[in-house]
Amino acid sequence: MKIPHLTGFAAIALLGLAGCSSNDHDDPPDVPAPPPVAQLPQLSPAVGATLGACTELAARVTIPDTTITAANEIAAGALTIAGKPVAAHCQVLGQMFRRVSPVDGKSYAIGFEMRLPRNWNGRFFYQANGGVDGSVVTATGPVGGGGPLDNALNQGFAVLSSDAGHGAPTPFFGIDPQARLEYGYQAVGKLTPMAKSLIQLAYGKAPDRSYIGGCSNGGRHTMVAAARYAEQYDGYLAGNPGYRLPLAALANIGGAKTYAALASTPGDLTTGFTQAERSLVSNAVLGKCDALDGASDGLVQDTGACQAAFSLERDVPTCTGARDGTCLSGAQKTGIAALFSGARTESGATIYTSFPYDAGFGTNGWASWKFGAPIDRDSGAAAFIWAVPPEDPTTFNGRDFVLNVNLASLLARVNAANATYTESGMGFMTPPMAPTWPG
Ligand SMILES: [Ca+2]
Repeated sequence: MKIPHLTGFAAIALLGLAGCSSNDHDDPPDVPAPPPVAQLPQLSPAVGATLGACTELAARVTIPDTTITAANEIAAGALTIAGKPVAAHCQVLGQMFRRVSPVDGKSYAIGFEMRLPRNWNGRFFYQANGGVDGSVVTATGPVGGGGPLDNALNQGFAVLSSDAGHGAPTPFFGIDPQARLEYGYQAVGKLTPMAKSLIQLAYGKAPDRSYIGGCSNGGRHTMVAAARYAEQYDGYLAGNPGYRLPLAALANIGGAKTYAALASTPGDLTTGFTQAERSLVSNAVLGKCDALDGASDGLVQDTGACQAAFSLERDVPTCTGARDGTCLSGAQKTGIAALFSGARTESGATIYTSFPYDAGFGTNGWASWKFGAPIDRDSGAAAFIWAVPPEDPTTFNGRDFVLNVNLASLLARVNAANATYTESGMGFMTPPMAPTWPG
């Protein structure tokens, strides 16, 4: 955080000392004196400024390692979000650090756009994007998830969005070591001072306040920025951050291996835990846990109490014959309970945290994350972005990788580095000095 915040803590300590000091020379009061009230420093409000000519910005920018490719005047209402018109602003498109990879021979750059509102509030918002990045999402500054009720751009923030250093939303950029590091943390470190310089150029003053926020991988970017770039931002809004994404992916891959082993139709993971069976378990969880939070409303809100109240073994019928959707086989109970207790390697080493039981089993979203994502998302991310060395992209097949990979070996590879890939996947994806895991 910035110095004023530190000064605040110092002020609290000084006030406390001052209180003790003054009482040393007084008679003990009849009534204990109230504790001193700390006066946090009062910052002056952020102040906007007038945006200069938009389309001339491209020619005026002389920021190192930065090329502005276009500056476009965007009229009020030309862009809408959820039917709501976006205010008039200037869109600036550019790239930083254009280069050719010595490893895969491909061209890389950190692509970005900034949207600079006419009615600027004096503040900057870094829009940290989700997934594996790779596309410059429109820089409207969505805030926090839960639906586009409003956005930072409409509130008057200057907003930046980027592709985090590679030009396609696929994991193959991970063959290039530098692109891994841009995605992990370095793109934020390069874009932030550039954005502040651009704001200075466009408005004639730097932002009074700077914020960064996003969800999922965007939440991860935010957490990492809080650790690595604490001096650059006044506030961090980390929404459901992917704190240890490589390990979450390995856990999901482990789950897919379990569901594949349980599948009644070989290769079709959904038949390892069918819709009817998932609804059965969901209803069993609700039966034990819904009312624990004081409201029988179909939602399990007292998640902690639910873990003690629900038992997959006890509360779901065990099949005595063929699986028919009214029971789980013994093998299903063993396999699914093991996944929920926390993914482990073949030799039993912990990979990732446990998952709490709740009523989400029956949803399509659950099925998508457990049966589809391991093959479509987690396999490629683990194989190319995080593993050292990476897999060979010319022969890679996500399904084969998931079903055949050794989890202990993959866990070692996301923690490994070598002469080409000098930082491990876990190293560049998580805040530095984070506790090691498995501990
Ligand atoms: Ca409830």
